[in-house]
Formats: sequence, C-alpha cells, structure tokens
Amino acid sequence: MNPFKIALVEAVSDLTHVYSRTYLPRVGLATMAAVLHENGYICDLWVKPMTEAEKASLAGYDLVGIGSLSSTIREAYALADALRKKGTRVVMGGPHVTFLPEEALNHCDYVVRGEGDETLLALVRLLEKGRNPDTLKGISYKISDKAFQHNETPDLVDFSKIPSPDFTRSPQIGTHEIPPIIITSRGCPHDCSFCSVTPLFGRKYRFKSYEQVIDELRPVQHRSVCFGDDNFCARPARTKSLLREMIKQNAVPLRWSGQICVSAASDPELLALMEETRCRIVYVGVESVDPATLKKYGKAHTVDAVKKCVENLHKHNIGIHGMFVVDSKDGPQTPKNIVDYAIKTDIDTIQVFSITPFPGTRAYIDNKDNLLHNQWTNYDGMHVVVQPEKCSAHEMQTAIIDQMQRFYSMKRVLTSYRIKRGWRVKYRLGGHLLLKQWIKENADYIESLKAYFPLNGLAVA
Ligand code: B12
Ligand code: SF4
Repeated sequence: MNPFKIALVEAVSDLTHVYSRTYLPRVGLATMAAVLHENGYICDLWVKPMTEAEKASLAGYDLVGIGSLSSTIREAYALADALRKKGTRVVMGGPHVTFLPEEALNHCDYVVRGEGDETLLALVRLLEKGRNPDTLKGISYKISDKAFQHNETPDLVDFSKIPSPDFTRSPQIGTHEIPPIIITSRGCPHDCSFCSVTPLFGRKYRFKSYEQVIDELRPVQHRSVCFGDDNFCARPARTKSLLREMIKQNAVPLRWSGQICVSAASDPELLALMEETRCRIVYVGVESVDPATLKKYGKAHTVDAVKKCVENLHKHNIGIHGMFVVDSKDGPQTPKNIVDYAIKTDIDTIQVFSITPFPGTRAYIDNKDNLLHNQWTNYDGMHVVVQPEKCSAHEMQTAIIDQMQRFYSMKRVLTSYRIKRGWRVKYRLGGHLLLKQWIKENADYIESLKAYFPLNGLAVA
C-alpha cells in the first residue's frame, strides 16, 4: 500500500427534507474510493454523520476529499475551513462546486469539476510527487488571492470501465449494512431545465455491463434495492434486457424502486418485467399539469400521458411517487391544481417542489436575477427561493405547504390502503409526519418570506 493517505467525506446536513428518513448515500465517493484502492492507495470513506473525534482524526490524512450538494455545502465548507486551519489539504467535488468553483476555492485547495472517478486518482498521483496539477484536466485552483486557474474540462469517463462503489472502505459501515443503492447508467438523454444531471454527466447515456450490475445486486438481493440511475428506463430496450438477465441469473431483489420517465410506462413488456422483478414504486418526474410549463421545462410528455402512466403502473401493482415542480411563472393556484390532479389520478405519494435553480442548470441562468437569496442550505426544493411572478414568495410557500398538507392529511392516510399497495398507508403517514416536522423547523424561514413582495416581477427585500 502507498503511504499517501486519503479520506473521502460526504457533507451531511441534519435539516429535514423530503428524503431525510431515507438513508441512501450518493455513490460517487464510494466509487472513487474503489478506484484509489485498486491503485494501491489507502482511502477511508465517511458517508454518515461524523463524531467530533472522527472529524479531528481527518487532520492525519495527506488529502481530504469532500463531497456535497448545494443543500449541504455549508457543512462542507465548515469542515474544509477547519481542516485547512490545521494544515490539511482539501479537495472538493460534486454538483455544487463543479459550477461554482471560485466560491469553493475560498474554502479548499482544489476543485474537481465534473466526474471525479479518474481525475481524483490523477490529482493524488501528482500531489504525492509534490507536483502541481497545472495541466490536469477538470481541476480548478487559486493562483493568487483573486486569480483562479480553471483547467480544461475532461472527456466523459468510459463508465463500463469504472469499478463498483465500495462502501466496505468505510469505518462507519459494516458488510451487512452496505447501502442498497445501485447505479446502472450515467447521464441522461434528456435535458430538463432545472436538473443538474446533464450539465454534470452529459447527455450521453452510458452503461455498466449486466454482469457488473448483477455482481452489485448479489450482496443486497435480500433487501429493498434502489436503482439510483437518473433515468432507469430512458432506453427501454436496454432496461428490459437487464431485467430479463436479473430473472435468468436469479438476481431479483426482495423489491426495488427507481426513477423513470412518464413515457416508459407506456411499454407493456417493460411494465410486465418490472412487475415480475418485484418493482414496488417508481419515482416519476411528472413536474407539471400545465402544458406550457411542461414545455418550458423541456419535458416531452403530455398531461394526458401522465394519467395513462398512473393507470398502467397500478395495473401492474407498481406504485408511483409523482415529483412536481412549481415554476416562478406559475401562480398560487398551481399547487392546488397539482394536488387536485394527483388525487384524481390516484398517484400514491407526491412531492411538490418550488423551482430551485441549482448552479449549472438553465433554471439558474433564467432565474438568477430573481433569487431571493443564496443561502444554499435552503436549496433543497422544499423552500421557495425564487421570487414568483404572480404572487409573493410567502403566498407561494404557504400554497405549497397547504396543498401538501391536503394530500398528506390524516384522513387520506387512513383511507389509502389498496390491495398489493398496502405500503401506501405507511408511506403517506411518513409524509404527514415529515411535513409537520418541516413546517415546525422552518417557521422562521416561512415568516422571513413576508419581507419579499412582488413589484413588477422583482424581489424587494
Ligand atoms: C440517488 C439520488 C438521490 C437519493 C440518494 C442520494 C443522496 N443522499 O443525495 C435521494 C433520493 C435520497 C436524493 C435526495 C436528494 N437529492 Co438527489 N440525486 C440522486 C442522483 C439521482 C444520483 C446520486 C448518485 O449517486 N450519483 C452518481 C455519482 C457517481 O455521482 P456523485 O456522487 O455526484 O459523484 C461524482 C461527481 O459528482 C464527482 N464528485 C462528487 N463528490 C465528489 C467529491 C470529491 C472530493 C471529488 C474529487 C469528486 C466528487 O465525482 C463523482 C464520480 O464521478 C443524483 C443525480 C446524479 N446523477 O448524481 C441526484 C442529485 C444529486 N440530487 C439532487 C438533489 C437536489 C436532491 C435533494 C436536495 C432533493 C431532490 N431534489 O430530490 C435531496 C437531498 C438529499 C440529501 N440532502 O442528502 C441534485 C443535486 C443538485 C445540487 N446542486 O445540489 C442531483 C444532482 C439531481 C438534480 N436534480 O440535479 N438524491
Ligand atoms: S429531470 Fe430526469 S429526465 Fe430530466 S434531465 Fe434530469 S434526470 Fe433526465
């Protein structure tokens, strides 16, 4: 083993968000840990909240890599600042810093923009030899107090050659607790305006081999598995072959979930295979019930197709979590229209997010002059962070909360049982409780929105 020691840490926030009760780390750090190990480096992985003693132990590494989202960047910067004070070198990567490297470089030594699988290994090799990454593609760093070097963007990696994420490299995770998240593809052929996937990973839809997916499935096959692909069925022929291969090789998990697009649910053969392989619920980017907003987001489906999608999924005993985004051009009636539609079509669970302009997205460019603030902690979809055009931010936030409360009312929890979808009761109850907790935790934020009011479409604080 090489004596150069690396730690990779995922910044974790303890604030409530839609998925706070789902423990599923992103797989980027575990994948880079696997690459580093294959190349002879010691690399420890921290993807759960850390104790103060564990955080202090990071100062003993030659390089600490920190991963984050926009909503966890505050925690990431705090950790980076503390480590650099002790003289530890810090590199950051992930969807937020890729698009705001200069912000991040106030807290760390290097930013890896885009995919880190190969770039981090190359950076480690240079640092170990005491060399600068001045020609290494994908790296940004400071050359003086105010000047930055942004090296050329690298080509996308050959995803079929990237090793499987290795969570066993973590002192926090036992072999029996490997997170049951498997990513079979990278990138998405679509390009929705609010999504950072295409800017980060490109439109080229890249795959792992069936063998690699099945090897990853084996240790977690007895559990409920999440296919963490951005879009598990963007190429239905490939998904069908994968599901057939899982059946053939007796690698069907206890049950599974994944993200799919509306159009995938119009393929009867695919639906039958999903049912046979015990798909329990799919996360579908419905986004809007207004054709103009769907067009603006860049979605290819129609509102009518959504109704058919729900019916088809239910016929195959597959549940649907409908994901909606209220745009800044929408009015305060929009959340009600969404919930009316979700109730009418019998969508099992929903999330109604407010447009959140993540750095790197078209939505960021479109809304950057109408941002209420850039407290990134609140960029999690739940908080209104853009000035709506037709009402005040407070009115929109309240409309979203009221409608979510209507969807997740106790009455609707208690009447939600369906044969083969009995889990709905538990999931909706979870939604009800989470919402209650979120409202309590965010009372000050909601109140603070009263300071902004619409004036010719501009936010005034
Ligand atoms: C599965 C998933 C989830 C799962 C679980 C993962 C999790 N805890 O976040 C669930 C459903 C829980 C979830 C929830 C949320 N998610 Co999510 N999620 C994903 C998804 C689809 C895959 C994640 C993944 O494993 N990717 C694959 C790996 C390889 O990518 P990666 O971890 O980013 O790592 C690569 C690079 O980014 C880079 N890198 C990353 N970190 C580092 C660190 C270093 C040191 C280096 C060198 C490089 C590096 O190199 C890696 C290898 O190439 C992504 C989209 C995507 N494709 O990434 C969205 C995504 C990460 N989620 C996103 C968001 C916004 C959320 C939520 C806030 C709410 C929401 N809108 O759904 C919540 C909050 C979660 C939280 N606070 O923990 C956004 C983040 C955008 C942003 N700027 O913050 C993404 C990008 C999707 C999007 N809409 O744009 N999510
Ligand atoms: S929202 Fe979904 S379909 Fe649209 S670009 Fe992102 S991953 Fe692809």
